[in-house]
Amino acid sequence: MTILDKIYNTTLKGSHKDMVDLVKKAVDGGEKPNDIINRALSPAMIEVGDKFEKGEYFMPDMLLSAKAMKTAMVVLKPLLKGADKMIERGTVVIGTVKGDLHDIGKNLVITMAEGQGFKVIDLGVDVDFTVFVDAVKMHHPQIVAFSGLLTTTLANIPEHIKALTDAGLRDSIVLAVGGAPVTRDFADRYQIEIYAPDASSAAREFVKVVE
Ligand code: B1M
Repeated sequence: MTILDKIYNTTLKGSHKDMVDLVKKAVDGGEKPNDIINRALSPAMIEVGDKFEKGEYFMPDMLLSAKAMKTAMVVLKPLLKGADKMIERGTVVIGTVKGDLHDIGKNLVITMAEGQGFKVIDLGVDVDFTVFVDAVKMHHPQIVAFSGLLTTTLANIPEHIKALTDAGLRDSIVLAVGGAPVTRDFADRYQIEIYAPDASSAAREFVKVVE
């Protein structure tokens, strides 16, 4: 079994205690942080979701796996930050949409954006419409990004956009959206300029906005 298989299984089992040692071992053995995320941690979380859907896993199982992935990220996050992070490229305001508590993907987007030199204002999860509006007024970002993992709460995105429009802020920002159920079609439907399927492409798209 490869070290990536072990990390995958440990995430699936939600054994966060073994995670730090395993991930350090993988990094010391030459595995790239992005490969650990994209080939072990993220696919394991997809399987966790599949097991939840089939009734094989329950909420506590999802929480344990989330904790295991977050523990892995504690080791990986400093390694993901690019050498050029001191160039302040611009500001991104990001939050998980109203009603949604998922934050692992959002946090990964933050890490990648910071690695590209962005100042990121993290509004957290279950962010109210007014909080995005206040954050834009306060921080004058170039980009406002929504993370959404639930089909039900993606329905709140038009309300988020309406709040920004009503506050007269829509034209001053570029909107971005991502999260497992989000598609390019969804973004187009609401004239959201950026759709990013993963954290690396989100950061790449953010760079294009300010270049
Ligand atoms: Co939840 N959950 N969950 N969950 N959960 C999903 C999302 C689900 C797909 C599982 C399933 O049934 N297969 C399903 C949603 C179905 C749907 O609506 N389509 C689901 C459900 C139903 C629920 C509850 C409703 C369960 C219940 O209560 N009955 C409940 C909702 C609570 C709420 O939010 N109000 C719930 C709760 C939870 C936990 C709290 C237990 C936990 C979250 C812990 C946390 O985040 N702190 C949890 C987890 C862990 C998951 C799964 C298993 C894993 C999500 C994850 O962290 N993935 C998930 C299964 C799945 O996604 N297949 C599931 C790893 C992460 C790196 O990927 O978040 O997709 P992801 O982020 C990616 C991209 O999407 C993208 O980049 C990231 C990295 O590349 N991205 C962006 C994300 N945000 C972006 C923003 C951008 C750009 C890209 O901006 C530009």
